[in-house]
Amino acid sequence: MAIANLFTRSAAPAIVPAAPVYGSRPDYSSGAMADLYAWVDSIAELTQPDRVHWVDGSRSENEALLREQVEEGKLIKLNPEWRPGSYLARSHPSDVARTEARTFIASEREEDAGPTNNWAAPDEIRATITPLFEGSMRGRTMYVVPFSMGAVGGPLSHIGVQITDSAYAVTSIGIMTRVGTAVLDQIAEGKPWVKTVHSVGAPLEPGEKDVAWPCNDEKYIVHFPDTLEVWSYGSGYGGNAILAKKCFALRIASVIGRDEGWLAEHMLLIRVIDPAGKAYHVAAAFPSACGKTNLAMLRPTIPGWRVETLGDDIAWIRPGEDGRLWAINPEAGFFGVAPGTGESTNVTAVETLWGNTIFTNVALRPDGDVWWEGLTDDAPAELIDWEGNPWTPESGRLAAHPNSRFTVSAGQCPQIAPDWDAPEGVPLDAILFGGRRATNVPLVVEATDWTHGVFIGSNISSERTAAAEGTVGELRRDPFAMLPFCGYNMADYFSHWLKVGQALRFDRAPRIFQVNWFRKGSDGRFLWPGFGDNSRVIDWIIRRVDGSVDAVDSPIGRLPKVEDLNLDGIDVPAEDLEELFAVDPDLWLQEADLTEEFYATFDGRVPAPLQSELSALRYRLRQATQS
Ligand code: GTP
Ligand code: SPV
Ligand code: MN
Repeated sequence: MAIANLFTRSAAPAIVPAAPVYGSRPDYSSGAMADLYAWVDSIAELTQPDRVHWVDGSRSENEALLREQVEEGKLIKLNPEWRPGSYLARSHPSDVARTEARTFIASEREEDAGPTNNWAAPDEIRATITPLFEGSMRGRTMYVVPFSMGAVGGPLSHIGVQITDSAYAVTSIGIMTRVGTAVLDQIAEGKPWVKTVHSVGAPLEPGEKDVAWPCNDEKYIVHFPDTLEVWSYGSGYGGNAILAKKCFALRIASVIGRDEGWLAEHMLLIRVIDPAGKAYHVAAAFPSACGKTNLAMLRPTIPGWRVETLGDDIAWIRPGEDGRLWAINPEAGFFGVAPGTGESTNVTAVETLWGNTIFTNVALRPDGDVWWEGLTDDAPAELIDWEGNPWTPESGRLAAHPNSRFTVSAGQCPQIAPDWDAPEGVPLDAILFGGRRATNVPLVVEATDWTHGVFIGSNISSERTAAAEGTVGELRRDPFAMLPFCGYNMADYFSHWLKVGQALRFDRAPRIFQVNWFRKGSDGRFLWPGFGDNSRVIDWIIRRVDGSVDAVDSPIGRLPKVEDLNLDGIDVPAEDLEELFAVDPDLWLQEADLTEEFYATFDGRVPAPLQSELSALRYRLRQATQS
């Protein structure tokens, strides 16, 4: 098939809009661009779209794409009086979260995917998915979206191109990354780029009317780390469809980082400014829907402290020549969990969402605004739920899907750091690991050194959330919050972390901490108020980094002295505080058994220093049981 631009293959001239200023293929004469053209031609040949649209990232193009989606019933325009420039998308009820069981790492060698990933032999899985992509874009537009992760041309940045047949994906990528012709200039100059292909897998017969959320029951999200490619089929939702995010910026980038000596992490990034005006940079890895966006937008409840947001989901981290670790947020927007986001929990997010936001699977108010559980204490009397059905507080079901989300530009965050997209990033002072743990894990514990910190990271476990398909609440291991996102063997990833630590100046490596906002009392309530009050934990962490406060040794690491936590203005009962920091050696010996079992699944590949950490932990715990 010859490649045509958006308009030369329009079905009926009568519906061709006024002359477009976008959509056609930009002409470059470089050899590097010839490779891109050939690749785009080959995908068009395979998927047989009605037209090909090269996305230029312009405002007029974005507006046209949004308008088209409204006309096609794919987006609902919200009332501009309440929510200017904003839209609601309702997904198919079967396509609401990342599908980890359908996510594959197709490395040449099975051992390079490791036991925590679904491995597929590259040739075999290509043979399986290629027929699915054959004609999969029939009746649709194929969009070519050049994007940069990190500032265009930055030293830590990487570029890619996503081909997709979803306009919703295009408008989302436009918010989440830097899209536009500046990226093509880079490709033309010969900069390497990652190929990503996405189809919702719902070709249209001639004359067939489209549905609001096209997708396919059969789904494949396949990564080829050896050739830097991603192929995603059948889903239009989140990380399954915005391939720059989890597929590229974590799974593929982690492999590039392994080979080049840097880290691609599922981490938020903040600047914390103490009452004296001194700035510190903190990165934190928590599993999906475990509080990254919330901590990224923290409003400290203790006077004098400020937080500036740098990123809320992904950090790319590289050792600098100064022996420190430098981090950027490669994204340009937030794809955040809506439920639980409200004035009392994350007022910064609420303010960020004033307009220019795409909401997915939240509820619609009669006045044309949106609502979700937790936005306000009381639910509106009437709503249309996320599936489009009438809803009242008596309905006995959720109005918004638990994994409903907002997509909004980072620049709209009222506390975004003024230099948030600085190409060289920021130097890290502390790294936190956390998860949802109702039991055992204290509010905060400090690692004794880098290796111990890596040991802690390798042992993160968390109760499952609605961010991925599966049983919510079930405890699972989620090392470094990277279980679904590490593009190679997790044991090699542990080794890589140890190696990166060795590249740092010993006195300049970030300190590592474990935190847990989610410990519960025997009555099932959270022991810690969380949210803005997490600043009290950050305050202790910063004072540890500064060397201005002592800690007490425990078998699992260093704990705060309770009197060193700033608890002014909150009322945490003494027995709750005790429980928040309780370390039960018998229960921790059981945790150690789980670690041994987990490590054993890697067939001897777990690095020896981590095995030694496990032995040392057990020794300390046994000592503690005897005292
Ligand atoms: P992903 O975007 O899936 O990676 O999630 P995330 O890690 O950014 O999680 P997010 O900040 O969106 O929080 C998910 C849920 O956890 C929301 O419903 C929050 O209200 C809740 N949450 C966040 N921080 C806290 C906290 O300190 N305490 C409690 N109890 N809940 C919290
Ligand atoms: C997560 O699940 O960690 C997310 C949402 O941030 S998604 O982009 O769908 O992966
Ligand atoms: Mn995430």
